[in-house]
Amino acid sequence: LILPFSSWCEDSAIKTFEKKQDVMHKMLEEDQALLKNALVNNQPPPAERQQEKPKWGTNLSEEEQKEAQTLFQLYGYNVYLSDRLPLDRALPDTRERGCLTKTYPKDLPNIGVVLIYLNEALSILKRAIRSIVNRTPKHLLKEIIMVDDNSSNDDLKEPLDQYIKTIETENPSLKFIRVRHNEQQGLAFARASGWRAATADVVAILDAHIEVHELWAEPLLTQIKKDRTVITSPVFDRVNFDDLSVIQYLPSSHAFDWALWCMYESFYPEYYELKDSSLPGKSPSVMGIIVADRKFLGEIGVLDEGMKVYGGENVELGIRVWTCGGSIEVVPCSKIAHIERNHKPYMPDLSTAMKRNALRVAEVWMDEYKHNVNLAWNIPFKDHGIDIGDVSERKKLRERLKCKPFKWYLENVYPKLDPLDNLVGYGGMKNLDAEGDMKCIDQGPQPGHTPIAYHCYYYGPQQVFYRTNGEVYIGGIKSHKYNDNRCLTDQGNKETEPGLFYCKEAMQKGMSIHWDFSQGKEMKNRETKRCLEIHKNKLVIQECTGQRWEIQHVIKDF
Ligand SMILES: [Mn+2]
Repeated sequence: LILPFSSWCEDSAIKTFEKKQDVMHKMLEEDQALLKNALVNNQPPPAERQQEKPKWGTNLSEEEQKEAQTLFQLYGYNVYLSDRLPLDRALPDTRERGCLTKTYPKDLPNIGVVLIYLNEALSILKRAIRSIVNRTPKHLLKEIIMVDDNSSNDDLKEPLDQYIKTIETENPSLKFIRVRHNEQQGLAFARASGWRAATADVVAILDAHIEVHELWAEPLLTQIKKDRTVITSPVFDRVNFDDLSVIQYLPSSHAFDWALWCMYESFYPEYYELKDSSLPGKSPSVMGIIVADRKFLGEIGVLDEGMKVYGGENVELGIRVWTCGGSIEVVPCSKIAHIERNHKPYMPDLSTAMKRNALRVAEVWMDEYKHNVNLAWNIPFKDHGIDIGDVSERKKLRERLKCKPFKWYLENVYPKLDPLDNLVGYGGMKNLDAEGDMKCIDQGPQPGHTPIAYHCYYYGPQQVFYRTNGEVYIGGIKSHKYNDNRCLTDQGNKETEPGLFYCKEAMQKGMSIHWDFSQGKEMKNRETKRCLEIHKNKLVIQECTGQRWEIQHVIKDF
């Protein structure tokens, strides 16, 4: 099994995670439906649903398609096509219009590029190197540092050495530095390894499945030359994993939610008042590709090498840079094309590592806000049994650098992030008295507005939050002020189906969204005095018969 070294919190990772939860939900649902079908109609289950066909290439014979498919399964992207595309293929110019006329100073700091990889396809690596060599001015490109996190692929030995030799002969001023780990160390360590080996003024830590665009380095170096405490990120375009074509992404800020999943978000409102989309914009975090003053990055502690696999290390860097005296900028005129893989093969590992890393970030950096991470992951505040490793060194670092509190970060850098205050309980909500197998509240089919009773499995769709004001959210809680939660509602009149609507919308429509509940007691609507109960495996609102509910985690007695 190859663990593709995919190295940042790209939005597809988020999508995949959500999809996983949805799929889990659907599977259970389909199980039920099939079972019912089989019982009622004595019919076989329907054939597997048709998936959209990936584009491996045009006019491929059946044999070639098979080869393409096999390679895809190994790497998560279309290696068959990559092996056949020119290494110096042209990329579409996707820069903002304002970038086309910009000029940059001649005397910029020089740059060392770090490429980290684990069993990357050889042609993908070659193309990354080729693009960097061709599209970075010779007098600025000091070194390329290749960090191999213990790959096992044979073509990353001799054949890669050969290619690097060719490039070295062609470019006598360019130095290649090779770093190889004897065992797999994970992303944060690999990046830090590359940083340690670097000697240039500025270090650019990149994924290896990228191609840089023309003029990618100059805009970043210009910002860093102006202010050495700025950590910069280019804007990534997406390279499709199947046809390897480039899809333009627009500049936006790199943000995260309380689970520390990354997401794109708009810049601060002040940014848009300037009406120039070629200007760098401040960002609360960074997705993972970072370009920084080498020494400054060292001064503030490079990366938390106690992070495992990947996930969370970029958020840790974001919080640390801002609170310890630096800042982060996304620079629209610098563009890098990045392959978004199909992540599927190792999703289980991803969320386990992610959870652990997120708790680590919370423990070191989030002060009194750290429990927001537990809430987002549905983990108890105490005794959760997840080993986050030794954080004493990182805590010392924070003290030594006299970093500002997380509260300052929330107020000044990331005010859109909404602390999950005023909660009394969270997690699965189970009925203690109902007859039948469906005992848990579930958000029901999506999109939709009807929560249902379902088998208890406590994934996202069953995560319930009970707020001190009596609101009950089903299917998760929102991390950002710009998103509304979905409230359990009594739609009133003779309607016995419960509703699930955005809380503001429900209020406007005059639905009742406040519930009186305490652990092990009934759940009664404050206005209509009717109860949420389960009748014949159906979630209903009816005259109270005394059915009791229990929520998985209690924050404070209620
Ligand atoms: Mn990547």
